[in-house]
Amino acid sequence: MKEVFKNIPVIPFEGKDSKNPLAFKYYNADRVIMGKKMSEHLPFAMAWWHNLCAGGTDMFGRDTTDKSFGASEKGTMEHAKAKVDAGFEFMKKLGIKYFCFHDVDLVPEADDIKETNARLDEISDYILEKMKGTDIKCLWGTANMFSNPRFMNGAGSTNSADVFCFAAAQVKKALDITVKLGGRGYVFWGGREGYETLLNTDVKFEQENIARLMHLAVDYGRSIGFKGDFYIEPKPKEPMKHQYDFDAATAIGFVRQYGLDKDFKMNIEANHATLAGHTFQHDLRISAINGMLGSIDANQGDTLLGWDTDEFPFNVYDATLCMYEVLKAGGLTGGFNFDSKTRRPSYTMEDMFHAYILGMDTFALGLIKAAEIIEDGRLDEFVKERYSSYNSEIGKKIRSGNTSLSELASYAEKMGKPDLPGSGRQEYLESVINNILFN
Ligand code: XUL
Ligand code: CO
Repeated sequence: MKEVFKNIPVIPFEGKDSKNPLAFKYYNADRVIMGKKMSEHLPFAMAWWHNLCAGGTDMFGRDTTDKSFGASEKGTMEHAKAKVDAGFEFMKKLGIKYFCFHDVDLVPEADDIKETNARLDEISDYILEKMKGTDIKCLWGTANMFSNPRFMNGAGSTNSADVFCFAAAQVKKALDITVKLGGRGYVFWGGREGYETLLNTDVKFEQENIARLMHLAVDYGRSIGFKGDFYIEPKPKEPMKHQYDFDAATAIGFVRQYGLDKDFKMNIEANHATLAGHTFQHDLRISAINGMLGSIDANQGDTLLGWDTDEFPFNVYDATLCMYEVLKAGGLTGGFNFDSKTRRPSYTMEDMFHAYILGMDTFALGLIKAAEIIEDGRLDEFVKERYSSYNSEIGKKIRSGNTSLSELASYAEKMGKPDLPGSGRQEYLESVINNILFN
């Protein structure tokens, strides 16, 4: 097999004093943190679309990177296979054990779905062959139901029953391929499941149909032996003005309303949470307390820009708070998919490696620091103390639901007036975090 990334070695761990741009400074796969190897805490995944397909095109200019990977013509099966070769070499060199894909990332879409599906069969055979003798697996698969013009009004939420059928066909095939490649999960990101204007939209009708498509997917997936989780990936807007899976709270309400909560969890993307006006930590916490923290799309946005910039994560503060949530939740059923792209001017093959080294080191640092925060205990202790009034007799009655409004009212009358509820100590707690981060 021809080497694609010729000047790039297998990326070693060299530690924090290394100045080697092609070495990990913090990600040491075998290092044990809180009883588990870093590689187990951090099942990293390569996103096929950004890493092997996207060439830097934006609204104002064409590709800056050539991602033909040696194929003589792009958009051919020869190119699709060259991407597989490049992807596996890339993952092996970085020690990445998972990949995520959309159907049309793997093969060029044909005019006829039967032909597209035949191509998907061929490429998945090729990928399976590549997987042999490695420990690389599929983290999750999905169907792209937002790029083709047929999906301009959504997939499950479309006004066209024929388009709905087409979406069903794509989901069916993407599930087949995900199962064939041993995928841990299957994602629904509803990029066009939303609206541009309420003037032409029947919201209830559309939401019922999205749920219908998801139920059909669950029934089919289980019938072909898919044991993993289905995920909703919330995002509030872009490309649509409003998307129904606005944030974790909204999506959790949706899956519960439509009886999908046994099969679905959340795939939380950092940049989507911030677009919804939340912190990344917020959407992780909301998912976790509802038992629905499934997987993560690891990236970061830019607070100065109002769209999804999908940057490689370098913010250690956010990564630490993310890993704090993940550790507290007992880990993920999914993994950390780098739904991230190099900036348009970072157009070389080395940049692809620098980007993943950055992202993996950021999350490794986040993991190390989150474990220190938990082991330090000051945060947990403070939170426990903050609610300690509920350990009192009346507090216990409230928590156990063993009281009435009248009993509480007569308690309050006897008391006269309560003391102030105690300082929140936010600044102190923030200084504890800084102390642990920068000691
Ligand atoms: C788009 C996005 C998608 C999903 C998969 O913002 O995040 O790439 O992760 O469809
Ligand atoms: Co994503």
